[in-house]
Amino acid sequence: MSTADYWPSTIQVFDSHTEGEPTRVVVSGEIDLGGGSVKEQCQRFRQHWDGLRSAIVNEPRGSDILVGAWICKPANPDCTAGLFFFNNVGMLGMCGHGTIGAVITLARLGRLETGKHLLETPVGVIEVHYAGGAEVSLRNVPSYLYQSDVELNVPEVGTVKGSIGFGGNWFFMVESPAFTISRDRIEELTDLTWNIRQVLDRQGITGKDGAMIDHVELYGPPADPRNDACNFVLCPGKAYDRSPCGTGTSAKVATLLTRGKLKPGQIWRQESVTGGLFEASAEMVDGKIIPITTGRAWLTGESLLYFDPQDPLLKHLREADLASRM
Ligand code: PYC
Repeated sequence: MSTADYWPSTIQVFDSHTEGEPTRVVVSGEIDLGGGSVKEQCQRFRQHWDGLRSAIVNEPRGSDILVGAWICKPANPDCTAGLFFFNNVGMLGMCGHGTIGAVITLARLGRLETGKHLLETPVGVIEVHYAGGAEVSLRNVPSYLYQSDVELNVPEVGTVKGSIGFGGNWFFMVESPAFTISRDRIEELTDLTWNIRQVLDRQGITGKDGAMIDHVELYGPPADPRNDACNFVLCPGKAYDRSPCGTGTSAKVATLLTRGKLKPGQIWRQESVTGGLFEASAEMVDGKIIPITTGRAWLTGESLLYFDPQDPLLKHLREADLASRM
């Protein structure tokens, strides 16, 4: 196979934003992911199409804040679709805002009707409820607080204490000291959370089974007094989440429920640094915490991406993908 044949020459995408955070849903990308579970298809994509991932979401077709969502065939026959997620540097286990964007995209395409649907993701089956319009609710995979009172010595900051939690991705949730979270401090907050992320990596602090903690979440008082908290979430590739982060909010409500600070079914209004809002709650099902998050997404565009074999910016990406097959 030549490098020119290995990638599709075009890919159709729908773009949307969920409370300000963009999602690019691939709706027709002719590559053979080999079937099986969505986890297996996602692993093959990671192994053999990592260059294509980068070409879809990064410059010049996208930007480092874009999250990609690939629609694929689910192994579970009860699921309406399979879905895996990626960003500027790699794959994501799950993505709450991306799921909301994917649901309104599937609805627009006539591939998902209003009502309840199951979707298969690499971390498990989730349930979404689409009532029409912009709003989508999602029942996430079981989420949990993994470790409390983890102390880090962060250069230029000192001791930072936080918790490690899972909400489909792994999070370090900073509890002290308190930081002011506001739009005009984004550069400072990015530096701070990136420093924390590097300390976690250097000290080998991980989630369960050695999982990398690749999201860092700060909390502070909300700008709108009707909300419960404002967050700043740094994503794995150093971009911050414009939305309140679906998986981060899941880890947060699971932590609050575990600590008795939130009752089952009680609403937690999570504001983002840019003023986006998710409403979340958590339920106990068979001893596991299931977060439910509601947010809104709007379509922003529909495009056909071109991957011209002569494009010099694609050469090394395409060659690396082809080499991964040898
Ligand atoms: O909404 O779960 C989320 C998310 C993860 C990374 C960016 N957004």
